[in-house]
Amino acid sequence: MNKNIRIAIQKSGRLHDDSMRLLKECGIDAGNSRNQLKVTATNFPAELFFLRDDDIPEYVQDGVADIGFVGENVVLEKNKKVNTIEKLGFGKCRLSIAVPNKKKLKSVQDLAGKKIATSYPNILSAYLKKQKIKADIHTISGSVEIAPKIGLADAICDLVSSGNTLFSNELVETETILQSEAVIISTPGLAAPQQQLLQKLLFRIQSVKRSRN
Ligand code: PRT
Ligand code: ZN
Repeated sequence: MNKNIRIAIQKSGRLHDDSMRLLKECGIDAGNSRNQLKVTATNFPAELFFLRDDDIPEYVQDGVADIGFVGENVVLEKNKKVNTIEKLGFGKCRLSIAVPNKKKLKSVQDLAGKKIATSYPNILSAYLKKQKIKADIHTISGSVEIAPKIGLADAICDLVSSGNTLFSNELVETETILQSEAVIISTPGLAAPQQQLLQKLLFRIQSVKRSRN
């Protein structure tokens, strides 16, 4: 039986460094692990798996990893059976609808019948449904911000942090759909030894968070 807790972390990208720093501050060291897919921590019974962030909810749902550090935006979009248990205080951003600044929409209702490009079709369609707006969602995996300029869409729905990307693409935010940050998710049927390790880790994370404030 596995005595370690298996933790899924983003392999590279915006959440990698902050995730590793947090683990380190919790006393969990993984050495120089960047190019490996899996490492065993030296001073805590943990294994770290380095994955694409999009894959983390499914790995955690299926119990391949016990817990994962991932953006709440990804958790909600993927809609897997996982428990969200702790906010981590980094990776903060918002998911917003934006339109070309020359075509300022007066209200969200003006999106009716329009084409919206996004990498978050599930979150966006749930939002539009709630607002009773029928719009055409065009799913693309990257460079969403250029979609209006090249005539692919009338509006976009994408993550925003500083707002610089929207600004340089002459887009203006009209609605914020979701505020997001990195969270810990866990597999629904976590075994008792891993549950204990998770409690230990959460205790350390909470004290790191308190000391940062
Ligand atoms: O390779 P992998 O699939 O693992 O990574 P990825 O490229 O899908 O994701 P990555 O590393 O870009 O982002 C990982 C997570 O960081 C996201 O899921 C969010 O939870 C969080 N995060 C925080 C952000 C941003 N801020 C952010 N600004 N993710 C993306 N952006 C992008 C946004 O899509 C837009 O293109 O940055 C641009 C806007 O930034 P500003 O500062 O110009 O507004
Ligand atoms: Zn991704």
